Amino acid sequence: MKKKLSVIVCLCGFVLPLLAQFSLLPTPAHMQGGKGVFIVGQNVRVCGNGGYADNLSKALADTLNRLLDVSAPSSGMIVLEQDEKAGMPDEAYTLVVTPEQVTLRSSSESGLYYAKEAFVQLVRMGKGRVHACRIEDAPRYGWRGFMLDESRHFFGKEKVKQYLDIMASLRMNVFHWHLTDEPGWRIEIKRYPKLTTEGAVGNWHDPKAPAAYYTQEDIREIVAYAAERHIMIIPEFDMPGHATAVCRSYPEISGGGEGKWKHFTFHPCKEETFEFISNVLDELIALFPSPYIHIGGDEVHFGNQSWYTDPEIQQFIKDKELANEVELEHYFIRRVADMVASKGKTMIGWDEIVDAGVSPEKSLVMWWRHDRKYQLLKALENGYRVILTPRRPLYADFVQYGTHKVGRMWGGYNPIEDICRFPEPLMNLFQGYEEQILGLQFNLWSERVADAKRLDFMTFPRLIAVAESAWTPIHAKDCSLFMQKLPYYLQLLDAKGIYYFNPFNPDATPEPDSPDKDDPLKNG
Ligand code: TNX
Repeated sequence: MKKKLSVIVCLCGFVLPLLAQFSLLPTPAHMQGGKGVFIVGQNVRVCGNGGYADNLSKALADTLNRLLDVSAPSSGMIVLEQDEKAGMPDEAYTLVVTPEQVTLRSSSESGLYYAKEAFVQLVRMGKGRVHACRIEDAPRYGWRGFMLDESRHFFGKEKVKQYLDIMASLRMNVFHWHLTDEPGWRIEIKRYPKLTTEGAVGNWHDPKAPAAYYTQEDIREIVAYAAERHIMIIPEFDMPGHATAVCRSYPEISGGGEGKWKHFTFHPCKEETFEFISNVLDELIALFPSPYIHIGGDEVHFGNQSWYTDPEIQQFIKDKELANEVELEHYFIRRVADMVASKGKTMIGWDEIVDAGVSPEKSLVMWWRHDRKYQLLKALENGYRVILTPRRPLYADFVQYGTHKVGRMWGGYNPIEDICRFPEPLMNLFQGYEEQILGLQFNLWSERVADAKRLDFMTFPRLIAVAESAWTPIHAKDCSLFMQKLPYYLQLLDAKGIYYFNPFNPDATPEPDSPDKDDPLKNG
């Protein structure tokens, strides 16, 4: 099929070179073209074989009717079948299109949902005309994530929902929500109202920005919205560092500090600290049904200078026979891991937690320090399950084009091509540990992303390549073909009014204005 596609590419030039039919993203595991076209016209008939398939068929009919403004009649009907007995793996589906009928099949609800999303994408791209084909599809990785930092800047409910829609269309299934950090605490906790009356005030650029946060009602609404799209939401409550917004609201549990790092950590020894954390976790657990809670655990050494002088902390280190402040940090992490486990959840932490000696049964690790490959290896050798999210190429706050000024660089930057090629360059490193690699995730840190326009610009189109790397099995992955298909998906982003970076015409999509334009943050 690849040969046929290249011919089409050569014949038609660069922009929109392929038949819409073959531009489905992420690229399916297997796709074969057939003869003829199915036309989705007025009042197309869509039916399910009961239960979830019925619900989904109604949703699909609504989408198609909204999408299409055609007077032509439909050429056939669309059938959705959920068949548990077919024994297809979770999330797998088949989609068969003939001129007379479209059949979407899966054993799981998620698989049927992805069949629907794939079909809707084909209908949009073909403007109602879908070429006959047979798709058999299943993901490469079970963890296909995106992380949004709303502590440094807050983007709000509608933006989050729009991103969840796009993630679902790309068959991504984890939304990691970084809701707490230095500038702001972004989620209502009933027991600790100062977290929002005080902790939610300010953002990275303006410490006086009005309080911005999600109420518990908002959270329930967004969690349900995501669940309908088969996206799990994982909240992150960062500790013992990156806790400034909490500790300035409740200084009695602050680890102290001075200047820039004042209140950066929790007080690591006070019982009140652990009581506070436990109570907050209870409210988070009541709101988020995910089996995981992310507790951060990163970069504690940035702002724990006061641990070295505080007499209570120093006495605690002696009493517990800890070697030093780093061991105290590890004690803290182990204690929280036990707490999370006692509440029936699995903890996730950044790769620092590998050094803390937390049991690999109780935790998952996000490997982020691309310059420390040995930390990935250590995690794997110690039996941890790992999500790959290295700064290079999976941090969205890194620039994506050589002339871009605002954003991070670290011996290079993160162009879309590098994301598409990921994780192939690392595969030697985790050879023999493939089972422990759960998947990958794109992290949007928002220190230098002050508004929705820059958020879109940094996220897209790179998120599409993340989906390709996370979903498309290696035998079906071809990054130059991916780039040729990309213009079709960009049209869908146009329809949503997303201001993305256009890698085919960089001058047409200049970097949006930013408060950091005269102060670019380069390098780590
Ligand atoms: C490191 S990734 C951090 C974040 C910053 C990010 C900026 C991680 C676990 N910690 O707090 O926002 O770098 O790229």
